Amino acid sequence: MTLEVGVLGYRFMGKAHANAMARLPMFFPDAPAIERSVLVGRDEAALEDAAERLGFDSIATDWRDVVADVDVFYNLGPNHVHAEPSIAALEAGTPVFCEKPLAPTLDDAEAMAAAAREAGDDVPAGCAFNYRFVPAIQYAKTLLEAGDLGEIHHVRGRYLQDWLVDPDAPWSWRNDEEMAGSGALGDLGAHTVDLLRYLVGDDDLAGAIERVSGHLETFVEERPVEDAGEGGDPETRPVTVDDAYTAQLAFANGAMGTLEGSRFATGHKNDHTIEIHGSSGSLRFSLERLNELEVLRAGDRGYETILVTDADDPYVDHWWPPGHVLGWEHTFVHENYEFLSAVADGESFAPSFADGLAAQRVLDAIERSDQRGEWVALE
Ligand code: SOE
Repeated sequence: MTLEVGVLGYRFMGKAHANAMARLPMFFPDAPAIERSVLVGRDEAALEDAAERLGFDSIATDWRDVVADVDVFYNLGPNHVHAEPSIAALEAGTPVFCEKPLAPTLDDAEAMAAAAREAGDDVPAGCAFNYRFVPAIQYAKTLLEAGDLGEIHHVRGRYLQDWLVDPDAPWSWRNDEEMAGSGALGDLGAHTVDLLRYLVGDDDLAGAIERVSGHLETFVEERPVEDAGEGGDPETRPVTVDDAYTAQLAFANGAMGTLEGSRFATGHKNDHTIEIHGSSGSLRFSLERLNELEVLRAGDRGYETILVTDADDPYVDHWWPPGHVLGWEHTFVHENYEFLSAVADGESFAPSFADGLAAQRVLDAIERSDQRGEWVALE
């Protein structure tokens, strides 16, 4: 059986997922057969051009005509269009893969997770936290699960970018609270929180995040509008989300977490680092060196840099011989492989909408903590 896939969104994430789908039959021959069936958007001319480039059979300008008819629905639009189409798809029994953060607001994320619960486990609802699918991250998880780091004391996550440090960088939906929900916090912090939950969230490691303290900052309050003047658009628009955030976390087992995310970290393009210190070892991962994991074990005087590209490392046997390194786009191939396989087998998939909601609860608590100027407990 060939799964017909409908995809909403054809820009950055549309391209990343379409590329992943195109790679699957070549490198993951056991993946279910799929057809990039219909591409959904509002601008018909742009849509036609994108459908041609990204290999889709047809286009649709209204998601309502699509969600019940396809076998799988991908929601890769801006955050404010995540909830309604995804819920409608799940209500029609169509599996959904939705980009992160799950939604702009906690209410929307809760409604989406409820729709996923009601659809049942055989209708997978996945949240596309692609960094879980980096081989080095999965290797780190194996070490943590084996207890190699001992009792977890410190967990640190930083996601640094600099594309907004120029005050003349144009305004986009990512700067708008209505459309994005939050700024660096939701866009970057969602990834960091998800990775920390994935890596140390088990009860015998750091456990659940119980309390948070957050600080959000907006450095540039308004930005120029691209093509201002056309169609009466104003010259500038207000920035209504954070440009950067920091947070402290308290985990159930007593571990301390320190998070940071910024679009103003001059010189850092897409720099996501995770560091974990336990009683008998430490781990260090950087997205800018994503084939490597730095590991320090009891008795070592320094970190060992492990190149995680052996044939028995996760997913690597599908690609190239050891040392022929992978990149950012491969994470999308891996997550698409897992998600589509779950759809074909009628099995649940993680990260799920429940995982998306759990991350959102932490982000929401960080924001509330910033507003109140005090630590906030997660229920
Ligand atoms: C832009 O800030 C962005 O593309 C995020 O939206 C992605 O989720 C992240 O992987 C890279 O940065």
